[in-house]
Amino acid sequence: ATVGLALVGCSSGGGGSSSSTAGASDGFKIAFVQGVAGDEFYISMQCGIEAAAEEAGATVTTQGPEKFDPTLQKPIVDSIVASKPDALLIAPTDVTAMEAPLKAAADAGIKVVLVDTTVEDPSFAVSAIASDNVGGGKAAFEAIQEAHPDGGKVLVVSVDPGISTTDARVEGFQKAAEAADGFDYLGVQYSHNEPATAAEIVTAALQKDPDIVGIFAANLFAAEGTATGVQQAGKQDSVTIVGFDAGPAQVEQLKAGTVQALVAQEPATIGQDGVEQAIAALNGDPTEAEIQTGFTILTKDNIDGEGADAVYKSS
Ligand code: T6T
Repeated sequence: ATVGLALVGCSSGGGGSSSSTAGASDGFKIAFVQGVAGDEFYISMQCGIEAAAEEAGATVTTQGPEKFDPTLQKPIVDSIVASKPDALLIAPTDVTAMEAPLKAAADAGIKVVLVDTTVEDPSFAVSAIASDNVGGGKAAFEAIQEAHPDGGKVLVVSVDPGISTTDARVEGFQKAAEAADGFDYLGVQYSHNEPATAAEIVTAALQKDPDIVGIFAANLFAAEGTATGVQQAGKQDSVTIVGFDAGPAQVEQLKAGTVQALVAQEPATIGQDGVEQAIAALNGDPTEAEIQTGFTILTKDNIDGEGADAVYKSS
């Protein structure tokens, strides 16, 4: 059974690139590697992991690279493998570059669980747990379509090619946009997880195509920069922004009317499921190769009501 959301708490601070350890010392040792340090999505996931680990009497050590970058994440994985934890929960930063280091972890006897992102061939992993990212991308398009039923130009700002989650979101958005009457899909541009780059992409795009009606920002940092770019261009009244993720700053932008909708994932649930799968594997119990978690569309209308619980934690 899935551990209930009520369990979620976050005793130790979540953020930084330095490692933090939580939990009992006599149970299983779990290492958690974030996609990037300081990202509220992974901080919320860490909270879910720590709550579930505490339930199970396990210890969690969390680390994350300074950037969402496999060349920075691989050395973290290599040093974790050398320290021989019982399980490794990780959001791999690239579908190809992280496959061999993670397979090496599994070959060393560590139970590997993929949380959020995955790799091209995840067959070495106990389980891969992720949101319905294709569905989330489609829902993002539908939110733009609702605001602009007559259609128009739409753009996507993503992170980097080769990230399973954001690539799937782009795919879901693109298919829906291309299938809809009246919409002109302008393609995807990559912000490398830098809000400033996302802002530059958006101001340049709005200069070239001032009649853009909607922009889908495929993660938290893309959304942050997209909102800035639209404001810098003075286009906040004509451009609908839909962002993936619901960090506290994104929610403030939603309430202020700078952003019109957010696709909120369930990072704590992904983390809790990840711990359950790791512990099942360690105990020789059955595991699930793939688990899909849900999302909620947040708007100004539901954010103060049932949507409030979907907001990510910042520490
Ligand atoms: O959107 C999440 C995560 O799902 C994605 O894989 C990378 O970006 C985030 O961490 C948000 O910044």
